[in-house]
Amino acid sequence: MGKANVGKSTFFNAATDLSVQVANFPFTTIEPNVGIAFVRINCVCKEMGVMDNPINSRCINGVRFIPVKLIDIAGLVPGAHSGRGLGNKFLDDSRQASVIIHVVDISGSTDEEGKPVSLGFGDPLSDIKFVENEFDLWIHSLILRDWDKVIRESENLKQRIEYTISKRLSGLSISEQVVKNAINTLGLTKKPANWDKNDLLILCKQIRLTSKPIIIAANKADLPTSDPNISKLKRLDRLFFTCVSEAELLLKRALQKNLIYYLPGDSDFEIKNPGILSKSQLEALDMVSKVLKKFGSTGVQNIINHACFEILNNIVVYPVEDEYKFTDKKGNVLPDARIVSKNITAKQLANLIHNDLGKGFLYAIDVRSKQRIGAEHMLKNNDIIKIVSTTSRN
Ligand SMILES: Nc1nc2c(ncn2[C@@H]2O[C@H](COP(=O)(O)OP(=O)(O)OP(=O)(O)O)[C@@H](O)[C@H]2O)c(=O)[nH]1
Ligand SMILES: [Mg+2]
Repeated sequence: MGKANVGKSTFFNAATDLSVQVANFPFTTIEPNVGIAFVRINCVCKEMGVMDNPINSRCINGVRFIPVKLIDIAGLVPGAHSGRGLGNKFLDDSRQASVIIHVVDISGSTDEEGKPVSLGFGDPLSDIKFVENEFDLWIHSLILRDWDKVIRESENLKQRIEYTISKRLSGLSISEQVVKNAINTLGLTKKPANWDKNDLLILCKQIRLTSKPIIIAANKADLPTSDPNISKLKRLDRLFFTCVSEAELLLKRALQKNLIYYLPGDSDFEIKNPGILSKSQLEALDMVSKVLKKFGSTGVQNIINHACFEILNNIVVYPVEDEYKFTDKKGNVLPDARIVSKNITAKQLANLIHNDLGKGFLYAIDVRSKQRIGAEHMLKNNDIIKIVSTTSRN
């Protein structure tokens, strides 16, 4: 998500290998683009001393890339929640997101509407505020619709207020508990019928903070005016990563042309044969080198990993059917690396893999120790697990 022209599509293309239109003017993207990005982890194949052949992911020299869904949302302008710019259709597109990457033009090379301005004239810190405010105002508008009528009915039916609000926001997958916690955190003790618009707006902000966590991608960090803005951002005490999505995109293009060795997220790359590169290709890769030296990476991979593991609290587990060869039935070694929530139990994993496997769950085997584990046993990151079930798929 982000203002127009900040580099959302560049980030998206760099992270997904999928080519969507990129141009230096606002509203290049009108439809949301859904693509597959990858989280990067160290695969357990090295530790287990096996050559794997992944089915649901890719493994390159022991580095595993597991797919996650990424959506590129069209740019926001001030007033978007009330239909300005492209209206709030694109806010609707963010409903299904479990975490939001807020792409910011940290160089200040665009104004609020996303139009190019002299470098440094834009104000990324105020952009962050207005974009988040638009998001909150949009949630607010969903709650406010017919609010008086809704609240009367809710009182007549003696419904809990958190139920009434979470039902209004059901498309956003916001639970009753999240609403209840937000009300408690804010100490909103007044009768809901007496809440005014402002009470509701503050409540929306609180709900958004926990239900749609945001990571800031401080993009265009390569431009010279970015440094002072990054210093200002540090003082805001917000979660952010510096990011040069254009550099990651250049690396991906060079990779597609087989010109370099590079794994997304690496701190360096190697040109295979400098002699065959054109002057402009060498210059572009030189820019990328400078970025990697300065920031340690392009930032794109860090952001995707942080979203998946730190914010969403996930781990990776490897289900197998043969606990000695680490294979599935077809002999694929470590076929699946599955992203699951941190406190998943063995039985829940069985259910995720296949309903029947869960129904007939007998026990699981921790493949490293070969020990049996029970249904309620909580799995750890990198566990390799065999599920034994009466209804194992044969
Ligand atoms: N210097 C620099 N330029 C970048 C970077 N990322 C994107 N850009 C440039 O910023 C401009 C806008 O990029 P897009 O990816 O189209 O931006 P967007 O946010 O998708 O724009 P809309 O779809 O119009 O909202 C293009 O000229 C990109 O080349 C970066 O990391 N560094
Ligand atoms: Mg775009």
